[in-house]
Amino acid sequence: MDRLTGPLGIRLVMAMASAIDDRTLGPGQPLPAERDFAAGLGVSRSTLRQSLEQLAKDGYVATRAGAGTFIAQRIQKPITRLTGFTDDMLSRGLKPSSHIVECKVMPVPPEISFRTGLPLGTEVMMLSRLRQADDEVMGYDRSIFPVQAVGADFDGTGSLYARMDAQGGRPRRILQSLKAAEAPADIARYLGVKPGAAVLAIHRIGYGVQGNALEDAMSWYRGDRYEYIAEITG
Ligand code: 16G
Repeated sequence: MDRLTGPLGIRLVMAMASAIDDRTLGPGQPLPAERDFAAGLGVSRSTLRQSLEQLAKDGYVATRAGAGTFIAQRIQKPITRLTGFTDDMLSRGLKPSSHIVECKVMPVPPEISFRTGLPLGTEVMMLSRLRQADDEVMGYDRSIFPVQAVGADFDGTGSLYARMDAQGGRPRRILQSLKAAEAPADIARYLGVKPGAAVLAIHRIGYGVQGNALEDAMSWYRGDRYEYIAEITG
């Protein structure tokens, strides 16, 4: 908010941010041309411009060269719901897609065996995917899971959790850590952000109903497009 001079600009930013959060203004929706928008809101063009700059910085709107300013795609995910990426996007009416960066089978790496309890020698698959919603890049997942949990013919396409459901069950309990991080250079390239841009770095270990480890995953989600929310009572 530091760049806005007066309370009017601040109120404008807050009103637009809450309209975007409650979906009154939907993702992908174009904003009116600056002159009309400012006139409609009864504010000066410079106040509007400063407000939009702030909203862009916070990831609420995005400007595409030559095409104007749009409401950006942002995901708010309840932190306590155990869902996968495909579930999250479909429940929001978005079309999930993935680009597979790497998919290989190998013996479980010792540190993963140590963390998850999977015995050394277990055959695991390492699947690295760029995750998209309506063709917009949201994040990058690098998951390691026993081949047995997905079947030997799994080629990494489609929903991993749906595949596990069909095979013997997806994770039902997860230990997860979530922290702010700077995008590592190799991940930044896929996410379409500058190296060092803000991302949410999430590590999860998922266990099946029997307490067996089913997934050890590292995800990097774009900080401007992903937000975890929770209801907290006291
Ligand atoms: C989410 C999970 C990831 C899991 C994937 C399954 C987080 C931080 N990561 O991206 O661990 O592998 O969902 O999604 O939630 P899928 O069923 O669409 O493949």
